This record gives sequence, C-alpha cells and structure tokens, in this order.
Amino acid sequence: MAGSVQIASPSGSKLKLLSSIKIEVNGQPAKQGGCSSSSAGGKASCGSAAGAGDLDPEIWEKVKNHPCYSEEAHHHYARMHVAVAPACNIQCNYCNRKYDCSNESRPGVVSERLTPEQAAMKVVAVASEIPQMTVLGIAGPGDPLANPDKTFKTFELIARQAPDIKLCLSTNGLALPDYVKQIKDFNVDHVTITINMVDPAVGERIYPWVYFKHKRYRGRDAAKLLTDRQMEGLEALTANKILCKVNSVMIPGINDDHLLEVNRAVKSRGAFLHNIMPLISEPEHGTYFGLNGQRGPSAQELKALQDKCEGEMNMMRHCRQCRADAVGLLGEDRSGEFTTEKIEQMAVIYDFESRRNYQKAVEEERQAKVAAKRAEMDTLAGELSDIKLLIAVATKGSGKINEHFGHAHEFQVYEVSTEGAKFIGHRRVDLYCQGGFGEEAALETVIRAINDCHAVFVAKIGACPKDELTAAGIEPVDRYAHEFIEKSAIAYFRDYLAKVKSGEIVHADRGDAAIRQGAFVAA
Ligand code: CLF
Ligand code: SF4
Repeated sequence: MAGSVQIASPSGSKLKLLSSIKIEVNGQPAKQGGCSSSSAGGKASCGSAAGAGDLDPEIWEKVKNHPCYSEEAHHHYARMHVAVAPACNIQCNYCNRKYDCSNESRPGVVSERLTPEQAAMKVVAVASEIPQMTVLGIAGPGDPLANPDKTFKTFELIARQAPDIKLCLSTNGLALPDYVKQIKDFNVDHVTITINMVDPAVGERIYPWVYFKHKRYRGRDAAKLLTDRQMEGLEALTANKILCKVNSVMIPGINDDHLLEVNRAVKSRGAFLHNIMPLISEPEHGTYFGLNGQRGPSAQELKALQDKCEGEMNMMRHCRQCRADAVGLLGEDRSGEFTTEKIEQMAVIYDFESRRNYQKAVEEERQAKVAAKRAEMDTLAGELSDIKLLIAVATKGSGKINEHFGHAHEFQVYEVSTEGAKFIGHRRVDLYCQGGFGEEAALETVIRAINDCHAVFVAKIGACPKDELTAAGIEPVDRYAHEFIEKSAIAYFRDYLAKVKSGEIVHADRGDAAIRQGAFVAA
C-alpha cells in the first residue's frame, strides 16, 4: 500500500506514518483511550434512549458517543466496520455466505475484504475525514471470532494508530468463551452477541449446523451447543465488566413469541441492551428462509414485540442492520468514498485536536437539543390523554428535521404522547426525487412504509407528494423545518390534542406499515 499517514498528537506535533504501521505519538507507543474497561453493568434501567443523568457515569462514558449503544448518540456520531473476517463457524438459515452476515449487515456483498493492515489504514483515513466517527466495529462478513488472528491484529493496529476510537465486536457467540480474556486485554469495551433462541427445539429450526473443535454438529445438538456457549460467553463478558448488547432476529412463527424468554435470559445475565431486528428474507438473497417463503415481521409486529420486551429491559430500536463494511452515521453508507484505491491517493492527517474540537461542538448541540425538548415538555404538563401518534421524520442527522421529502432514503419514526417523544424505528424507502422529477412508484412505497404515521415532518416538500400524502391520511408538515425533532414532535402533539378537544379533528388509529427489505444501495 502506497498511502502515508500523519498523526497530529494532542499537543499538535505531527509524525509521518508509513503503512508498515510503526506508530508513535510524541515518542511513546500510543495507548487506547476513550472507553476504559473499568465498569459495566446490565441495569434494567439502562437503555438506548437513556441520557447522561440516567446512567452510572462510567457507563455513560462508554455509551455517550457510541451510535449503537445510545439512541441519542446515533443522530450525531458515526461508526465504521472493516471487513476482515470472512469465515464463519455456524450456518444460520437467514444467511447466504455470498452475502454479508445477516445478523449485522444488510445482504449485499462487501465491496472488498481487507487485511488488518489495510483495515487500520482505512480507519485512520475515515477518522480524519469524518471527525464524528467514534467507533470501529468488526462484524463480518463472517464471524470475527472464527477469524481471531485477523480480528485481534486489526484491533491492535487501530488501538495504536487511532487511540480515541472505541473498539466494538459482533459475534454469533460460539467461540466467545475462548476469547473473553483477549477481548478484555485488547480493550474491546462493546460486544454484541446474536442470540435468537435459548431453547434448542427453537434453535434447530434456525441453525442447520455448527462447527466446533473440528467437529460438525447438526440439529438439536448444534443448537444446544450454541446456546450453552452463548450464555457462557455472555456471563463471562459481564463478569469482566464488558458492555454487552444482544441482537435477535425476529422470525415470525419460529422465535417471535420465544424472544420474550430470550429477553429474560439475557437480562438476567447482565446484557446492557437488547436489539430485536426484523428477519430479512428476500428470495433473491438465496437464503434457506428466503427460498422457503419464510416471511419477516411487519412494522407493527416488530414494535409490539419490542414494546413487550421493554417492560423487561430497554430496547435498541435504531439498528440499521448495516453492512460489514459500512461507514458513516447509521442509515448512511459512505464506504464507497474509502476504497483501498482511493485511500492510497489520500493525504491523511489524523488530527486528535480537531477531532476533539469537533466532538465538543457536537456535545454543545446535543445539550441544546435536550434543553429544547425539556422546555417543550413543560408545555404539556397536566395534559391527560391516551392518544399516541407516530410521526415520520426526514432527517440527515443532528436530531433535526433537515432533509427534503424527495431526498430521504429513510424516515425516522417517533412515537409521541403525553409522556413525550420517543424514537421507535426507521423505515427505509425508495428515493422519491429522481433527477428533479417525482417518481410515482417510489411515492407508493413511501406511503406503505409510513402508513402507520399520522404526520411526516420534512424540511421541504413539493405540491404533488403533499396532496398524495394528505389523501392517504398522512399530514405533511414543513413548518418545523431545521428545528429539533423531539421538540417539534411535542409541539405538534400539543396542537393535535387541542384540535381533538375542540372537535376540529377526530382522532383515529392508523394501519400497519411494511418494513422494506432489500440490499442497501449507497447514495
Ligand atoms: Fe458495528 Fe454492531 Fe458495533 Fe454497532 S453495528 S459492531 S454494535 S459498531 Fe449497530 Fe449496525 Fe445495528 Fe450492529 S446499527 S447492525 S447494532
Ligand atoms: Fe451468516 Fe453471520 Fe450466521 Fe455466520 S453468524 S451464518 S456469517 S449470519
């Protein structure tokens, strides 16, 4: 690799780095900063939507700029994955190995697999271009712990070169008990385990085989081995104060009801967060489930299960099932800007100081957002109503309504009630605006995707989609353009309640909505 990298140390001095990855900052080997491994926990009150005041300060330090572990952070901070782990040690019926790992990625081949050295160079390049990139995850395209040498070598290089970046790992858990010490030693503070069952009778319908210690296990024996190893690994991680998230794929008719039991099992073992994701099973992906007609859940089915589990433990609802080489804010993919070929042409400067300054500005904006939300909530004080509304929002990030309707690749969905505004998910859609023209077919898919919402907040919208949305019973709202989402949702809800009370409108629940499946295509 021909690229070279400079690191500006916190004091401003710069070092030239070659891709042989001999890295020093001010003459000392750089140590990993950011998240310490001194504390973790699985408090039921800790959740993705929790803020600074709700969490143990040490846990808050770990999650405050992790876009997956903090819902609030995902509006501001980005993550990236490096595809260094091609092999897998189990078979899931929702995975086709020609595609990304379905438990962490949308189906779609990764554009390139990287060596640890290439991966480290890519991380430094991305971090210098995207100062809000705070987390590096290894999530496939196979299982990171089925590729331990490549995975830990990558972590080692990144910890030395970009010590302010948090390290994150996602695994199916089969090999996990054997690597807990290494995970701790490498300061990997965030580990996700995909756990779809705790009952082998359910598991044998999801996993045809697992490969363990040179032996292939099938059927119920395979599922029993997997669940035992997953529980053992989860317990060992939480005992070592490593923050754990559990991902579960909701497969209607197979594990949908059972996921309540999974939720209880992982909560009791100290998991910090539970992320229930919809099965992706388009036939063209060639998975067993896809080819056999296994459907995924609807938006309402997914939300109902997440709501039930929330009584037990707080839930992650902002997962984008990202690719194993994703780069950027959740919901966007800038990986195409950082191919190995392009990185080789870049003059990369890794400047701690400007990253830190940028993140300081982000924190100030976050605090302004929280203050605006609180002030708006005060205006709802004393209101009594059972009404809950869903509102779809076109946003480019920062927690603001700052995207045009026609440019939105997804809509974020908030539930608003007298309790306040809460993020409950996102809906991927086809782009409506195609080179200056509205695409009718795309508008239909948008309406199907947000059909359970009463309103859609946008920065701008044309007359034609406005009329069609209104006809479908979804109010297009552009009066809050460029304002904070939650504050605006609360203001809209207050006005809505006033109209219901005055008899100007009659409140009615809306229908179900479709979760769009399919490969993510970068903008
Ligand atoms: Fe990546 Fe996963 Fe770490 Fe996040 S993703 S390894 S915890 S940095 Fe996040 Fe992507 Fe969902 Fe994963 S949105 S698929 S939960
Ligand atoms: Fe595919 Fe991931 Fe399952 Fe392995 S763990 S089979 S890569 S979905």
